[in-house]
Amino acid sequence: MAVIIHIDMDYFFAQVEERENPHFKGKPVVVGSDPKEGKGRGVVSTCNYEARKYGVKSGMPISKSYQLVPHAIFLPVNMNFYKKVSASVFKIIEGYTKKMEKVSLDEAYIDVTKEAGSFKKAKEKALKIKEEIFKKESLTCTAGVGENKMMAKIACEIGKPNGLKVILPSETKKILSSMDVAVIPGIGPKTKEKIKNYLKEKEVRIKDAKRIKKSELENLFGKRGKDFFYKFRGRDDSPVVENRKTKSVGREHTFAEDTKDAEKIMKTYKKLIASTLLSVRRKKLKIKGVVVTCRFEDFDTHTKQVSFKVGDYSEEDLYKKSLPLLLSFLTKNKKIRLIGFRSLVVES
Ligand code: TTP
Ligand code: MG
Repeated sequence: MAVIIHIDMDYFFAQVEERENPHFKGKPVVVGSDPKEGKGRGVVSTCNYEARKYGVKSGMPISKSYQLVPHAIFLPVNMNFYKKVSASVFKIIEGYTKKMEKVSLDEAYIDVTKEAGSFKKAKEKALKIKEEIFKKESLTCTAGVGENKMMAKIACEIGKPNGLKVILPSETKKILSSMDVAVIPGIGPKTKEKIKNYLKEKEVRIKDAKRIKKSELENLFGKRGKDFFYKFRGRDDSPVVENRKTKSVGREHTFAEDTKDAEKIMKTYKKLIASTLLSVRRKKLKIKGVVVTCRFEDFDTHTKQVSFKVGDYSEEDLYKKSLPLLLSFLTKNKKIRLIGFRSLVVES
């Protein structure tokens, strides 16, 4: 059995802002696009716990967050700075382990099966990491310890904020059983809705979802279904993969007004490709596919992707290869709010 630690920084971007501006402490802080007194069109990246008390959440339209708490401190996303802080935090974690997988700017898994060996030792290690991050960076994080990546992540969610939660293998099934199916990684609102409808229940906890047979889950969700079957039972065999290489590079654009103007969309689209390609070339990456995202006026968001042979491609190549994906969105009878272009990459 494995012993995995999951570390996730608390309200990361907003906490960094609080650290840099101590007088923000105790006040609601929202990091995201400019709210423009309620008329802003982007989204909330994150917010501190004071702002969460008013119902503000990551991914919410910034205009909505302004309605909820107009007196909050609204800050732009200072990404370059957060990246620097993130690098310092990961450096601290790396000091404690060889086997670390970064999954975002503020989140990492560590496989301590060999190094720590027991859940007790893993807990001690997690505490040391938390303490060192706090001492050196004045930032809090939450650590979760579990028998696999999924359980470590769930433990971390339970422990938030500034916590340290261990789920022992003997506790796994019981803890999962009363939780909402949405805690399972890979189960978003749409998948949850499908499970709810299938079971004809208003709410589905994991113990309810366990009534669905493996074959039924496979019929409903294909390959993912089998994965869910095991995850409902606390099983997750995915390994901690060290030093994950960049997997994609992309850009997106939210239009000032929702639009169906094909010319305008194409022009923006070409700019996104050009900017993505510039970044791909700077990082000396090769391209193996592209993903096009489209968010419609009603926030309905779709992505389509196409893979091709690994290589260097020009703007024109990428435009030609991805155009059918974009066109499939333009033919819908809805205005477009956002488009995104992302290239799937490998290191050369
Ligand atoms: P999370 O770890 O999901 O969130 P968080 O650190 O802000 O809060 P929590 O205490 O619940 O962990 O994401 C890390 C950072 O990534 C977050 O600070 C901002 C950014 N982010 C976005 O820009 N958009 C998003 O939708 C989410 C979820 C995160
Ligand atoms: Mg976080």
